[in-house]
Amino acid sequence: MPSEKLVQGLIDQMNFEFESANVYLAMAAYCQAENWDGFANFFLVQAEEERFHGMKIFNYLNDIGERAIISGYRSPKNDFQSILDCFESAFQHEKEVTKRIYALSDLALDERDHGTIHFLKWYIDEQIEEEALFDNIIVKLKRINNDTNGMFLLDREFAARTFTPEEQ
Ligand code: OFO
Repeated sequence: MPSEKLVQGLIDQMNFEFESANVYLAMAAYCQAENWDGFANFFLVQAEEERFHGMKIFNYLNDIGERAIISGYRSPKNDFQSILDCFESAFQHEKEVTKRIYALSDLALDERDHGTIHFLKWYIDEQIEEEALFDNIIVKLKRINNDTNGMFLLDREFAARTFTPEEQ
């Protein structure tokens, strides 16, 4: 059985995942306001992913006989200078998520809670993918350097992004 501290850590991470959904919704709203519908779609899908990440912990807590306590969320950043600024902020946010997942995994390792160690492995893999994704987009955006054609192509590419929970 996980300790109270580990259960609280899982609850905090669940709430941070839900908070992350709002972080990406705010970015989607900025992109929409700037008429970049494809970039907006990218962040709307990202918000759905974060909610899914939160729900996985919500369900895990229930599976181990604990209760998911939902808390209030801080207001996300709503002001951005550019699309690049959104992605750089997103990348920083994902690094923070990774730091938290690692700390939680360390705690589960200390407690030799193999169920939770196994459960968190999914998040560790996910974070490697997410950090790589944002890093890659930032490199592309810097290469494009606000060139209108390049921006339109990327916007069109991201308009096709969909949320597929079975692949998450
Ligand atoms: Fe984008 O991070 Fe959740 O876990």
